[in-house]
Amino acid sequence: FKHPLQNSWTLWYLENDHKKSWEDMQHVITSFNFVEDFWSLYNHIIPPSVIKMGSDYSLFKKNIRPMWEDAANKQGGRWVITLNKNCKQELDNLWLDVLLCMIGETFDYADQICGAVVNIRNKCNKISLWTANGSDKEAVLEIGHKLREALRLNRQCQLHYHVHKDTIVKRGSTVKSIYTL
Ligand code: M7G
Repeated sequence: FKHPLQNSWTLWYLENDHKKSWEDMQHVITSFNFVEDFWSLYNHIIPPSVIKMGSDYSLFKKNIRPMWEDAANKQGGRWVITLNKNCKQELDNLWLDVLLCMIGETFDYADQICGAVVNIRNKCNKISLWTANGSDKEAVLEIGHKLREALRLNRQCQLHYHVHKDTIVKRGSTVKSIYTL
């Protein structure tokens, strides 16, 4: 017997292509809801450090699209970890740890977890954990603290929480963070 997960999850791949709209660059890879199927998928795909510049992986609960526009994300935000470009192994390790935290339902406010994204970019890579309600301070902070703990981030590595509404308006690295851990 396979071991069921609490939720079903979908892995998405964003392939950078200037001829397409952002939404059309998003592709579903597959969905899974068993531990064993997660590992088959994980072992089958290339890690984030190896995907093309400008691409993303996103793992979201099956009924949530990895975009601000989805009803589940509209009032939400994300904890963002910005990573040094040189640390490829660290990037891959942190991404796996974030995935395990999500599918293992590690957070007290696991219901507010929407998904996670890894962005491979020229300036710096980013991993973010998307949550459903940016105004629920208690939930946001519990998730942030637990994420820090689970990833064993060192002191130089800051976690910033941005609400999507601010990100949508600002479009860049100057978005104000409402919490920093
Ligand atoms: P990004 O890929 O999240 O980060 O956003 P980056 O700036 O480090 O590359 C880049 C651009 O992708 C945004 O300015 C938007 O044009 C588009 N984009 C990103 N996200 C997450 C969304 C989204 O959820 N919905 C839509 N419509 N566009 C998005």
